[in-house]
Amino acid sequence: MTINVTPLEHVGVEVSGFDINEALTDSIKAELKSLWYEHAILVFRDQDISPEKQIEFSRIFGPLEIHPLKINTSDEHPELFVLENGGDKDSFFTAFYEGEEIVGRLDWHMDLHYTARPNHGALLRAVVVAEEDGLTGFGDLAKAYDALDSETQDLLEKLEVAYSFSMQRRHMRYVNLEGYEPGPHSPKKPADVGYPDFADAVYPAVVTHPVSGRKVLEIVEQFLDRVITPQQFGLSNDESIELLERLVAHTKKPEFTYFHQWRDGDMVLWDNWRAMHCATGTRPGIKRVINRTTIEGDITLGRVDSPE
Ligand SMILES: O=C(O)CCC(=O)C(=O)O
Ligand SMILES: [Fe+2]
Repeated sequence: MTINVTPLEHVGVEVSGFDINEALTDSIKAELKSLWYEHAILVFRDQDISPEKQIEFSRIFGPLEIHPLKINTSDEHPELFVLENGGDKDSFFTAFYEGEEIVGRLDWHMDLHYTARPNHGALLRAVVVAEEDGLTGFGDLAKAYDALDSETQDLLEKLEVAYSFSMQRRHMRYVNLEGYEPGPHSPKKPADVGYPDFADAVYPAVVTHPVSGRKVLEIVEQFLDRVITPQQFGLSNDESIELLERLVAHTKKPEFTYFHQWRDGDMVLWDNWRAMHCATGTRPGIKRVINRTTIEGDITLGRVDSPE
């Protein structure tokens, strides 16, 4: 078995040349893991995947997380989290964008980023491919960091940024709210979905990846709130807001992103310590099912902002 690696257009790679239903040797497993660290976004096509195989394959990359909220996990396979559009939970995830009703659209984010301890990664597998739309976007924040001018890189080395969890998109400061209207059943506060009131999470604006040592621009639009004490670093509040606006726009540039159009037999794995992701969503009534496995985050990359 020889693994083939084909770069995608801008970021990430497609990995082929093996069959997940055949026994994978330790050296193939080690190669897959190092590809994950090297490229952050791995796409696999044409695999014949069962829930058991997905779980076994995902374990190559680390211990799996069992989601604390049982709502979306399958009883048989607690490691699987089922994401479903076109079912009875749609109304909670429905909102209006430029007058268009969309289910399950998600801004750029990193999973569990708001807790200061993000997951290490996750693997998505298409179970039912949406007839149209339903893309997942991925963005490489190490490449985004590398492309910054050295003046900005030097400034960012000194700064910390805070993220404020919110259930309401219209309370987020750096997402594009133009033409946005929440749906009538959008949750209003964390308790509506059984979440606690998370305190803010604070991160260095540049996080060094714990394994690869790459510098990662720790700026993602969802929940991004502010630079901590910008005046101490020679920035006015206005300048710090404009800096975050500029950085958010930078992270979303096509050269750092990849949008995956799902086909049967696809799996995508990402390194959630380095890559952000988003979902474009679907029109109401369009069926889309994704099985997700999550690789546990065993390192706290940020800190919880609590009173001294
Ligand atoms: O639905 C998708 O394509 C991605 C959803 C997502 O953000 C996730 O699984 O973490
Ligand atoms: Fe996510």
